[in-house]
Amino acid sequence: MRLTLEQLNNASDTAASSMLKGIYEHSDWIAEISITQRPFKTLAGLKYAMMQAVSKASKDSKLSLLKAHPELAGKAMVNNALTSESKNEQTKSGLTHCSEEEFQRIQTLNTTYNHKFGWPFILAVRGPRGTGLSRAQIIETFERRVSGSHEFEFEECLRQVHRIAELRLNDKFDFIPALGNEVWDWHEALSTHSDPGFKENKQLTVTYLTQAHQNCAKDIKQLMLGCGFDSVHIDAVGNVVGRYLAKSHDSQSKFLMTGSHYDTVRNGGKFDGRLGIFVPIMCVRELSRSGTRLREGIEVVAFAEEEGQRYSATFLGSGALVGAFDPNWLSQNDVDGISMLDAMKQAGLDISEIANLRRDPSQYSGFIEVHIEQGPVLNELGLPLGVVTSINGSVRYMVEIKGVAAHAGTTPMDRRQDALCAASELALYMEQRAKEDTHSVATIGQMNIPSGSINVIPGLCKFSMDMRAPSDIQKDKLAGDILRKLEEICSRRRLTYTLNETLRINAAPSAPDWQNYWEKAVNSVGLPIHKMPSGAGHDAMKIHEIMPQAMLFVRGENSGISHNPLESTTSDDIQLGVEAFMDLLMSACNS
Ligand code: HGY
Ligand code: MN
Ligand code: MN
Repeated sequence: MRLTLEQLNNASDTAASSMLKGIYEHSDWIAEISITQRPFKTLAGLKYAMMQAVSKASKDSKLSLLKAHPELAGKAMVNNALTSESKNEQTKSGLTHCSEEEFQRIQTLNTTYNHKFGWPFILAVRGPRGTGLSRAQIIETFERRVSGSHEFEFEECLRQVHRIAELRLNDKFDFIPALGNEVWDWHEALSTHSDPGFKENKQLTVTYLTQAHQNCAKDIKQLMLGCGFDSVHIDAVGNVVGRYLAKSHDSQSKFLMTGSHYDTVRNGGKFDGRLGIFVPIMCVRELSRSGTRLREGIEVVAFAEEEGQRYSATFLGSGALVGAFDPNWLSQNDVDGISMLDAMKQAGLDISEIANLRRDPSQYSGFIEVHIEQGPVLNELGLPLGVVTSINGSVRYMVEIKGVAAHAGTTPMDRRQDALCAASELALYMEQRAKEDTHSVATIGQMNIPSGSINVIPGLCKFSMDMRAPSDIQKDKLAGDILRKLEEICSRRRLTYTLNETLRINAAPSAPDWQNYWEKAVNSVGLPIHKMPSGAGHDAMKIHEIMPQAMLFVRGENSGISHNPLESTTSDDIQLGVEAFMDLLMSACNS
């Protein structure tokens, strides 16, 4: 029988504890502690309170909680001794139907894991969408995590326990994160488009104006049209722009702009960028279905290019809207020698219209963006949502160090002009230098030796540099020190180098009133407010150049890993992102 928050809030302590029996496996002490936090405004608030009860418990209590869990496809399942909840979960994910080989593989993993850690491997087998991981996914996760550290696995098993509890609470309250489920599925559908060479390997790569990229634009356009937008078009740089008009729309009506990017890095994740497109689309759909119009219009932009993968033209999509499209980009060639201009023509884009894309800030109240965090903070705090205070500034370079290619066998070590060793020395300096600051980061993500040979000293080394910091002063000092080191290394090693700055973007503090709207929205879904900087760059920092902006982060799974196929989030967290976004719309665009 469906439980309600009202029943839970109004019940006696004993009755309330028994209502939450079985949420945490054989550990009803958690419910007994949690109910002292009543009344709960939302289910998310209850889930957070129960997670906190564990978080504040002793290490021994946490360890006993982990040990209270059954192994996957283990003895308890074989002996039919699982709790009804665990039986339901292990059955839903097919663990009761393992092949002999799968069963043996899991037994071996169970033995190894138990022996190494002293508690059973715990995984929410119903997965991030709640419909169940496949046995292959379970085994793959098991094999990946069995090699982890004690510290990480202890915390990760607790996170999995909380996800199991979340799904059990959803069942108990008969709650389905329906909008979050749909948005989660929209990501899955869009991720079927991937560039050649990656799609065959089941990897997601969508770079600017490839066929996969154009297919994504078409699908997003169709989705917007199906969700009640009044107008949808693909603009001259490939942004998909949907507008949902205000209640009494006229030439004076303002719009709230929102959105994010649909291109990806190579072998990237399904949610980076796309979450910030689909969440507002879902909100517009719900407004449209209920016939609701706001005081302001909503303009959702799916930006065509943010990652700067195919061409060195980062933030191209959002840049075009602030009048920062650089015509020099058009003559850039990709690795196949195709210029951006030709790629645009092939995609049917009218470059003569690019200059007209610049937005008039007076027609907008501001810009908001939802994005997965792309880091571990919310994952480790057990928080579904976070409010961004500022986006780190960044500067990027492509560097070529030139030395002398020479025989690897006959050239003495003290007579070499080795371009790779210079680059390697710089890489280690960058790592050490960035560690000296708080929140500074410095990365070499690409490096190659053109026409290198195994027995030739590298005469040429090409590599990228990406440096970021929460303030522009800190960013510029970091970059300045690294460039001085590059100069010193090359001078000492009798090498030359060329430097090409490919991106310089200032830190973007959130506009206080828009940040406050996000804080109110997070509070409205019953969660504590966690404010945090963004280490990743986002389209919001480009739009920041012409209008006030603020961002909302949604927790990532797998330690918040991103720019990686393990990038993930749950449909429950997406649901909360949609609910928070809707709350902001009602506060900022309707009151
Ligand atoms: O690199 C970044 O921060 C973003 O994902 N483009
Ligand atoms: Mn990214
Ligand atoms: Mn992104």
